[in-house]
Amino acid sequence: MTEPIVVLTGAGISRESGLATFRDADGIWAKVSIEEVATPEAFRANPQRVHQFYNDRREQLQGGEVQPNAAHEALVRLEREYPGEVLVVTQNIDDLHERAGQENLIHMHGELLKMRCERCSTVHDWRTDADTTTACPGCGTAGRLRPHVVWFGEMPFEMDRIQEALARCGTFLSIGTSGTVYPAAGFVQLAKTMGDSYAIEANLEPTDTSGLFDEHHSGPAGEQVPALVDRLLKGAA
Ligand code: BJW
Repeated sequence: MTEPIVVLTGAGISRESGLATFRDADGIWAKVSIEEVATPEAFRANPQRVHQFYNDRREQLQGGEVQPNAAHEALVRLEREYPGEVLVVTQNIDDLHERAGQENLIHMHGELLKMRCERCSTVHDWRTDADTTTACPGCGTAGRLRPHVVWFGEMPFEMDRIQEALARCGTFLSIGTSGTVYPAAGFVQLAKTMGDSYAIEANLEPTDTSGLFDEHHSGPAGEQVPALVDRLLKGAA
């Protein structure tokens, strides 16, 4: 079997690397509200608050304690050893997939280590703090940089490429996402109806959308994903 595989990942895959999820009891949305930091309106109303939220997460991500875990590494093994195409679509803005070595990767909700200029639209690698006075390295305008992430009400990146891959895939694997945020939450239905694919969910616990999958595997991603990758590679051998 060498049909394309599409893997969707969410915050749960990075939990064992030390990054909080959003909707668990100890998650990000339990400490700060979506309306305060994750909408274009929030950024317009209080850009400094939103910059601070992302500055803090950028600093944590680059601290030595946050490293890719066994689940990220297993997906790299899948990409390298599977004889067909493997595309990882992540909702995560961390860089743990690329640090592990993933190459065919789409960050549909953007990247924490990038900033975008609202004036000249250029995207810049960014590892330090930003504030409302920071100048764009491209056009020099101060105060028009924003995190290169997708907030509620904004269009996720590379949707055409994702939909095309979902329509062709033979296996759809969803890892560590609650399945509550669209359009990602609808990918399983697209993969099954457009791609006629076999859908597998791996999550700490069943989600509201588990019933849409052909298989559900409960448990930490660091345990579930390596076992699933072994199975997919064995099936392709
Ligand atoms: C483990 C684990 C371990 C724990 N191992 N598992 C009504 C109906 C349909 C849609 C809408 C609607 N009203 C509004 C919408 C649209 C809206 C939406 O979906 N809202 C819903 C909440 C209802 N969506 C949007 O606005 C999106 N854009 C859009 O639709 O554009 C269309 C458009 C059309 C025309 C014009 C313009 C636009 C954009 C969504 C942007 C999401 N942004 C965020 C924040 C930005 C990035 C950041 O700061 O990090 O992205 S929100 C947040 O949620 C983040 C995540 O990527 C996203 C998904 O969360 P995820 O990854 O699923 O995390 P959790 O915490 O929810 O789940 C983690 C799971 O892991 C849990 O199940 C745990 O059990 C599990 N877990 N430890 C394995 N060790």
